[in-house]
Order: sequence, then C-alpha cells, then structure tokens
Amino acid sequence: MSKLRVLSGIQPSGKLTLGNYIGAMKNFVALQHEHDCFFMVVDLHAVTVPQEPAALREQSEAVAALFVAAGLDPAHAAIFMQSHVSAHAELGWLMTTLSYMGELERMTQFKDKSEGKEAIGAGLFVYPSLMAADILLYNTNLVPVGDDQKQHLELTRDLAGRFNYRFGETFVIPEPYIPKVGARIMSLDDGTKKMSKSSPNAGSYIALLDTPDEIRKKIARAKTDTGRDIVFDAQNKPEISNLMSIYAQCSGQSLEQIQAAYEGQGYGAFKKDLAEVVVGALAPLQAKYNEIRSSGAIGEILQAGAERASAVAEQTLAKVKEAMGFLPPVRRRKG
Ligand code: AQP
Repeated sequence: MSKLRVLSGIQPSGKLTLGNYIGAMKNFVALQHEHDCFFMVVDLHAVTVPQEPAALREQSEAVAALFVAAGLDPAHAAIFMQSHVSAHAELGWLMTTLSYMGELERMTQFKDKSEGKEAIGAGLFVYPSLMAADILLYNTNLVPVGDDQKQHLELTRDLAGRFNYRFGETFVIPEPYIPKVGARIMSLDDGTKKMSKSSPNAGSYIALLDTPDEIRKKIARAKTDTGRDIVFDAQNKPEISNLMSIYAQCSGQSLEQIQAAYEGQGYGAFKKDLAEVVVGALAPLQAKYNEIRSSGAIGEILQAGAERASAVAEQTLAKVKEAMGFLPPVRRRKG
C-alpha cells in the first residue's frame, strides 16, 4: 500500500480512558510507521462544553504526553494542539456555512450531550463542521476513530463532496479506520452506554493513569449480566462481552481464546485476571508518561508538530478560499 495521509484527534475534556486508547490511540501507533500521520489534541472541540481554564491546560498537556507515552514517535507523526494551527478555526467556519441545520440536528453525539440541558452551546451544535475542517485540511485518506465517530465522519464525507460539487475538486474524501474488536468500549456501570471521559461517575471508566488499586476496584465493581458464563454475546450479555473485549485488546488474545480459557469459571475469577491484564498493559505507558512529563519535552514536540501541520493546513485553506471566491490578501509593493 502506498503511503496514506492519516489524521485523528482526541479532546482534552477529561482523563483519557481505556476506551480512547483501545478505540483510537492503539491504531494511531500502529499506523505511524507506514503512513504520513498527524495527531492532534482537539482543544477547540473540548470547549464546546464548559472547561475550567486551569484544568484545560493540564489536560491538554496530559493528552499530548499520553500520545507519546502510548508509543507515538514525534519523529514520525506530527503531534500538535488544534488551537496552535489557526486554519482549523477558519476552515471550521467555512464548513459551518456549508452545513445544514437538519443534518447537524441528526447527530447522535449532539443529541446525547444536549439531552436534558436548558442552555445548549452553539459550539456543540456545529462541532461536526469543525471536525470536518480538521480532517479536510490535511487531504486525509484515513481517520482512525472509535465507532462513536462514524456518523461525524459520514458528515465530513458529505461536506467534502458538497464542496467539491459546488466549487470544484478540492478535498480528498476520507475513510474511517475503525478497530474490529473494541470499537466501542462500554461504560463499566452500564453496558449499553459508551465509556466516556466526561462521565460524572469515575467508576464508569478506567482512566489510563488510574493506579493499579483503582483499576482493581473499578473492575471488581463493574456491572455484570445475569448468569455466570464467560461468553461473548454483545446483544444479550453486553456487560461481560465488554469486559471480554477489554481483555482481548489488553492481552492480544482473541475472544475465542478467552472464552475457551474461562469455560466453567465464573465472573469473579475472570474479573480478577482481567484487572491484572489491564494493570500490566498500562504499566509501561504510565511509566513513560511520568518520564515525559518530568522531562519538559512536550512544549517542543507540540511546537514542531504545529509547524509541520500549519505548512499543510495553510495550503489547503488558501485553495479553499480561492475556490470560494475570497479576494486574496493584497501584497504591499516594495519601495
Ligand atoms: N468508549 C469508547 N470506545 C472506543 N473508542 C472510543 N473513543 C471515545 N470513547 C470510546 C474514541 O476516542 C477518540 C477520541 O474521542 P474524543 O475525545 O474526541 O471524544 P469522544 O469520542 O466524545 O470521547 P469521550 O471519551 O466520550 O469524550 P467526552 O466524554 O469528552 O465526549 C475518538 O476516536 C473516539 O471514537
């Protein structure tokens, strides 16, 4: 396969979870050596719901450090903050003007996040238009994401096609890249809801930086379906199936191998082993994270990443503005 352009991002809207890792970051790392990769901390997206400034700063640096700790190599992949590349906000606005209210209203993430709220920020509504801009700025071919982002990616493809039809061939139409197992890791307290870093219940998710004891406690308390068999059946046994997916992704074993290994054993024995598998899988990442944070290297990594990203993004933005009919900036004559 020839080199493809790959781009994805994660919001610094809380502590990154095992869902973010399994659904997205693991694939970031797997793709970085074969392809031309751009990974960003999407802080402009995080502020579509209220963020406390000090927490946003800390979480932003933590997410960037976790990218590196998970195995992203800044020598291969550009790692940057979305807000450091101003073309995102600018193309985000242009994509908003191309989006229809009806299609944005249909987005399930918007419906979920606005449910029961009296005051809903307009940013939350146009979030998918900004996400489309993020992707289209880089002529992206592949977008590694979890299953929950599939609908947003469909919209990105529609907006790119709409733009190309109206203004001439400009954007590459991107494809999602979704893992086969673990595309949607579910909450530990409700097997029908996805694990989310912004959940008010910390027991519902495993954070990548949870201590071994916190992980053991959370897994021991994780809700399980009725019965006792370790059988993968996402429809009828969502909770044990979710725990089996986590086991598979953290151990490298297949679901069939896990099912065979735990035949005749109950949930208790399985959960105990699962906790150790997760603790073991996260230990190297946590050690590397502490190393990177104390080295103070993140600032330089982000600066180099933003320079690399800006060079590509500015070119696309200029092409888009020209195609749409914006006057080019006037260059002052010398002398
Ligand atoms: N539970 C999950 N299972 C698999 N993949 C997941 N992702 C998120 N949760 C799961 C994937 O992680 C990437 C980054 O997501 P994001 O931070 O941009 O926002 P999100 O999808 O809305 O994730 P969260 O954790 O639920 O954040 P909050 O709570 O702030 O909304 C994406 O590729 C996503 O698919």
